[in-house]
Amino acid sequence: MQMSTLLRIAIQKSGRLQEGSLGLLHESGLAFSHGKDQLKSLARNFPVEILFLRDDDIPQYIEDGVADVGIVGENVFVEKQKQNRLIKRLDFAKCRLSIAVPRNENYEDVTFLEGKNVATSYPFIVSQYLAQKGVTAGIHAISGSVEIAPGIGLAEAICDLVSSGSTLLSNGLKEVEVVMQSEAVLIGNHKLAPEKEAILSKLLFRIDAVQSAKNAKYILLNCPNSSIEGITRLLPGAKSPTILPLREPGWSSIHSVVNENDFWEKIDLLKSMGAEGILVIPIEKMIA
Ligand code: PRT
Ligand code: ZN
Repeated sequence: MQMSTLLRIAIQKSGRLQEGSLGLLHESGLAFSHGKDQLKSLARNFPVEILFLRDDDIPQYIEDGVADVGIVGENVFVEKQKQNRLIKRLDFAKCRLSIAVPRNENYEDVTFLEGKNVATSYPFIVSQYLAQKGVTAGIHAISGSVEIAPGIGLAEAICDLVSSGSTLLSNGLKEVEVVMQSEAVLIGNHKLAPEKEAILSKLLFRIDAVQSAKNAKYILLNCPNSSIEGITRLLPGAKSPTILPLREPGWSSIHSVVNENDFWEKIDLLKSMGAEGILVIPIEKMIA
């Protein structure tokens, strides 16, 4: 029997990327198991194998061809400088890589760091940033608990990932420069066999459908026929809205799609145009 081709996808075994990565693959219709001690898993309904790894190791595994594609933070992708390509931003695990200094420091601009030490787990990104700003500073590469470095006299500043900012706050630090914005990204080997590229493009098609659905809502409402024109302009939908007559003369029901981000703004306008009984429903998948 001939072995059929599999696309190997590396995701984080446990940590902040795990839930989003598993969620994305499951929502893309991949059925696979993921036990606590499992290192890999074969999807039952799609030609992929999922490898569960430490996020820091994923870029290397992809460069070596052990995995074909993988999901990591953009911060890790940039820091590791492996021969991989960024395939797609995935819109979860958003954070920023920032420089922070003790709260009581009189920080005015990045020249504050001249001749000082910065502790970070991202030595490559930080040194690029400082070089670009024309600042010469020492870089202390440490692998964890970066936020304690100023308190123990290891460095005058740190550069670490921030999301809510509460870790900085509780360690008496303030964020002073944003070095990069980051989110989960799908990265991949530069040279995949054509059969693997074909599987990847099917997967990307599904991921696109899941992502477009995330920002879109299905909207239904009733309105007097005199408002159909105005409401249609406001809710153009994917192609154009569906308009159905109501049993009550002079009234119609409009079905369309609305973007989550301008939803509240449009609701007020819709109400002012006489829309009633507005229903907004989540969409699971959306194919243009
Ligand atoms: O074990 P493994 O090596 O796989 O995991 P890890 O411990 O290296 O990574 P993990 O799970 O902590 O993070 C994985 C990825 O999640 C990171 O590379 C980022 O791309 C992304 N991410 C998003 C974050 C955060 N938000 C985040 N807040 N990674 C880490 N943090 C940490 C940060 O280092 C700091 O300690 O959370 C703290 C700050 O959070 P706030 O909310 O207090 O500001
Ligand atoms: Zn890690």
